Amino acid sequence: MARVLAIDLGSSSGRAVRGEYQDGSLTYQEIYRFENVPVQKGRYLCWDFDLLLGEVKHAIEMAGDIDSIGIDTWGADFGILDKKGKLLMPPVHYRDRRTEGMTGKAQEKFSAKELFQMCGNQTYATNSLYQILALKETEPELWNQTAKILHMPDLINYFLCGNAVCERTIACTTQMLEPVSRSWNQRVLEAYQIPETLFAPLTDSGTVIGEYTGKGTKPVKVIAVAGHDTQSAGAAMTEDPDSTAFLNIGTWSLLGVERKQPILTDLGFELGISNEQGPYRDIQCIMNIVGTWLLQECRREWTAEGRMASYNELERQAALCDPFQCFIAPNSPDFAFPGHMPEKIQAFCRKTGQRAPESAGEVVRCIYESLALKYRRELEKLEQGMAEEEEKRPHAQKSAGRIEKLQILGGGAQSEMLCQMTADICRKQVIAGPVEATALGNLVIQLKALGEIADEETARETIRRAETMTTFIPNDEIEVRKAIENAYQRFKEIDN
Ligand code: LFR
Repeated sequence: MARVLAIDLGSSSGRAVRGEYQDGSLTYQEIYRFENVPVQKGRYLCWDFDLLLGEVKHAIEMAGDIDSIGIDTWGADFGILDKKGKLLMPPVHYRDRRTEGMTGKAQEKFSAKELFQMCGNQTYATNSLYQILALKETEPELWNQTAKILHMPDLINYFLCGNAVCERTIACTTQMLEPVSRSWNQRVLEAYQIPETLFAPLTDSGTVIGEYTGKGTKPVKVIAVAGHDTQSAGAAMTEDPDSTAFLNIGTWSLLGVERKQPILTDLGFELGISNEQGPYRDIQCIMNIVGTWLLQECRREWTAEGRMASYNELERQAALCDPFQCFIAPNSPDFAFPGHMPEKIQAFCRKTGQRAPESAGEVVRCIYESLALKYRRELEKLEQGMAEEEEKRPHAQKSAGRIEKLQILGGGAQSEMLCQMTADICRKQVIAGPVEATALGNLVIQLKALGEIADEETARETIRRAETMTTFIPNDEIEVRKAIENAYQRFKEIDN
């Protein structure tokens, strides 16, 4: 029997999930959950790193007899170390405002399109490139002392086992890695004067990198899993990736397809497609959409006002409200930073000439419908980008137009309301689950690294057997379809 521990650091909590694998069957259980709340340290919004490292070690102790551990986190954030391997400052959170204005500065050297052609990513101010440029500008002394830049999963791994690596799925969230050669883009590093030596050796996901010995525990293998949470979740997809797009809904919604090659065309750039390193040396073409962040922030506000409501209760209220009254553009910069989310949503509706939602139910309905409409819009773009790219290449993998289903992974799979709306609005069958996709993907990548699972297909099969998925069929009633098409046209006007 193999026993493995996945630690997934998400936007409000960290979770430790322990898996046991025997005779082809995987069982798993969440054994510990701890807070992961950013803290203001001096000028910056930071990771509470010492506390988190302590929590990770505590989780390992709680897990008891385990063979290995793997860490995944959201993308782009990193810590900087001096030459003795000491953290120079707490790792800064990507929602800190230090990156404001940095994409503009970066574009004095390369346009967003050139960066896309070289590295495959869309320009998001959160990408490590802009965080590094901000760091150089605001903390030149610390920058001069920086000997290593380690992304969050790599940083935790380093403090557990003493070995520093730069795992590729997280490395590509820098916007400095080439998607095909999978190595650093030298022109980008040179232009922004970021020495390659600051990064640890590039390493594929699923590599055993060292051992951790805790208090009273036997040595535990430290495995670089797909450090980027989105890619660990991708490893938990159970449907056929050739005909199914994944939609991983957590704080962010990542809509994408697994492919053999990136989409680097002009159209791909204009459509907003990002090419990321997948968990199994594949490329994931992704549309980055806001997720439950909007709802989380509303709920935080309502709770502070003493109007505490569970997600279930909020959805119940939303279900009682009239459909398609008003929409927001989920990815609008208006919603990027924390605070006052219900007011921001109302203000957005007013400024776009719509009636503003009043009650909590109306706000929630507005968020869900806008998300589902956005999923459709981005799915159409993804299909368009794939079709065009394949047309251009004579021997291309032909997958365009074959997205028959959507698999909703992550916490979003728990919301029947969102899953059904997505099925209806996108006109695709939705397969919902696993809810614990990120942790499950993390676990199977470890099992593969340990030699317990032979390959990717066996990993999928293992998860298929461990999970029950729910299917949502699109509502095809003519009146429903009409209302949706009408809403979609109105949505496209405000979502630009
Ligand atoms: C999801 C995620 C996304 C990334 C965003 C910020 O948790 O990792 O993939 O774009 O967080 O890093």
